[in-house]
Amino acid sequence: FGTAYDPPPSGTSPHVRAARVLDANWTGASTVPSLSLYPHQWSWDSAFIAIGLRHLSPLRAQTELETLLAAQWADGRVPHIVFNPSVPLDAYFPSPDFWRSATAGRAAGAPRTVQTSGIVQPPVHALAAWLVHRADPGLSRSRGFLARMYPRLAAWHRYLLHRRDLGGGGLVSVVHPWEQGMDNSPCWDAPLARIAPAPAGSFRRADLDHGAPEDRPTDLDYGRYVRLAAAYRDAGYADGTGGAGGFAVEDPAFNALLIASEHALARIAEELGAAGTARHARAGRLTTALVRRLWDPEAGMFLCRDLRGAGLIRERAVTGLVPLLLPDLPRDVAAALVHTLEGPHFSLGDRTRLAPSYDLLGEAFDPHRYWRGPAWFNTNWLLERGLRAQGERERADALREAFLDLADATGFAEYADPYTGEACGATGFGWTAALALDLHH
Ligand code: 9WN
Repeated sequence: FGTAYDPPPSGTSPHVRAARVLDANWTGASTVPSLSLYPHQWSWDSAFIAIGLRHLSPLRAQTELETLLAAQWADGRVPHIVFNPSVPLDAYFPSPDFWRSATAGRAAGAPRTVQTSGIVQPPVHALAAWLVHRADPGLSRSRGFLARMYPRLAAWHRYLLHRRDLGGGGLVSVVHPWEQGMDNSPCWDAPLARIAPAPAGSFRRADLDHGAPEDRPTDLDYGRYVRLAAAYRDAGYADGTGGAGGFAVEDPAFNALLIASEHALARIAEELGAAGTARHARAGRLTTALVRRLWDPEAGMFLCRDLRGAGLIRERAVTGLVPLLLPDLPRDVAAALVHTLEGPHFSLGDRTRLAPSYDLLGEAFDPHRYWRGPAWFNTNWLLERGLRAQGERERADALREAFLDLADATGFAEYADPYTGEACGATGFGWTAALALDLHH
């Protein structure tokens, strides 16, 4: 008796419980998203984790980002996974023997000493580095943290802006759903439908050892993920041809995070005694391009653009609300986003306490299946920041309170049912604990 459910020791606070998750997931140089499901270092997870970790240990938060950036490729890309060599190969799929970074990625400048994937994830890193610095500027300066990070972050942004503007309109494209970070979002259904799936028997899904099949992407999705990643790998991870596998999409959240990070990089440059003006100006031009290419006045939100298909993808997903984060958004656009967030498609503060990842009224909506409806903590943190950036203090406060309640009540779950708040996926999830700590401060 008593082993199935261990209540937290009495007297602990949500803050202490969140800190325990981050301690448990810490490997000595970085933090895993989940001890069971994701036992390596993930790129945008580490950025979010560093943002929370700075309140516990600014040194660990700096180390988190330094470890990730140490695996940067010579062409500037920051890989979406940095593999831990002491974790068995079959613990996660696709494993290092699939990506073969050291050989297949040689021309693109993959590191020799560490194994990584060859795709990227959203660029939250400069924003994270700036926030980590601000938590303890004295320690940061004495360790030369920003001086060491700056050239790497600048090369990362340069890679995205110069090698990934596949549409030629000034925005960055992703070439794989894993790059955007919302793996099985209904936004990808149309562009993925053109991809012939890899045969089911040609790979083994390690995720199903830990996650319920009805909560995860389908086998058909996986067949397509594998086909696309293998095509990119077999092209030497070269970006010249523009999405070797036939998938190229401009995504609002990915680009909004690049803009926020470009503003942060400008502040980092200023802190280091250089001028930030050119970077602020570039961020402004990116914002203009984002509105020009992805804003849809009729939907009242941003949409994804399929570069190989019919243009704007008419699915409403949380990615299209994330640009709320940008303070220099046109006022009417920001107002429309707040309206959409509270309208029938997302129903924040009415039918949902945390924003769902996808349109509640959408045909593909599923409250449990990964990025097809559930509420995610990282996107809700971004929306909370966004509401605050737009001066929507009361709305931001309500979202913050819901976030803190649900993060703790779900045992810092990976994601939650947007209606009931029921925990889904893994518990003890890195970014959920980290971002709860951040909102707590
Ligand atoms: C593929 C680690 C990552 C997150 C992504 C999330 C999920 C991986 C997977 O887990 O993706 O990168 O195997 O499903 O979709 O956002 O970074 O937490």
